[in-house]
Amino acid sequence: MLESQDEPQRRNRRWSFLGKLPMRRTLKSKLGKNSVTVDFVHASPRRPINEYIFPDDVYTNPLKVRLLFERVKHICFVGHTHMPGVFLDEPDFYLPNELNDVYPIVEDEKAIINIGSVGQPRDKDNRASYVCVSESEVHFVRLEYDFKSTMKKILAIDQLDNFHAERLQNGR
Ligand SMILES: [Mn+2]
Repeated sequence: MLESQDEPQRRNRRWSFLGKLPMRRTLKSKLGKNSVTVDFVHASPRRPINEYIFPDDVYTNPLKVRLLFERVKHICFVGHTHMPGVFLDEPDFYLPNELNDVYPIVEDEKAIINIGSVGQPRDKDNRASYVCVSESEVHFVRLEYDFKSTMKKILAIDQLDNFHAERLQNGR
């Protein structure tokens, strides 16, 4: 849609805004008396823009998950697959409901945490997905939203495939 913007200056400003966004954010967070390193990337700790980390990788490609964890100091938040859950370096994967929607941050355990997607969840649950993070816990949250309005807007644009609307309803 950016390409079809008719005013070139505006279009260029938008592209350059997107181009300047950082690929990775890192911050120190407190955990009791200690501090922990928390990374934020879109996709994966080694390819922050475009590497998918799938729950199945734990079984089909455990080496990949282990190598990803070599790039994680402690906690790394990701999105990209739009499928919420927690990867551990064993490797292992836990769905939010297997954790009663809470992951406790502990000192000696690394975790890659997918927060799901607010606008387009893909775990067959059409509610928005996000997390609330406190010093020592990550809470997974699901929230109903009016995806039907969004569907209507997508269906009204000829250049967008109807699939993009339907997937909002199906959560996939
Ligand atoms: Mn993505």
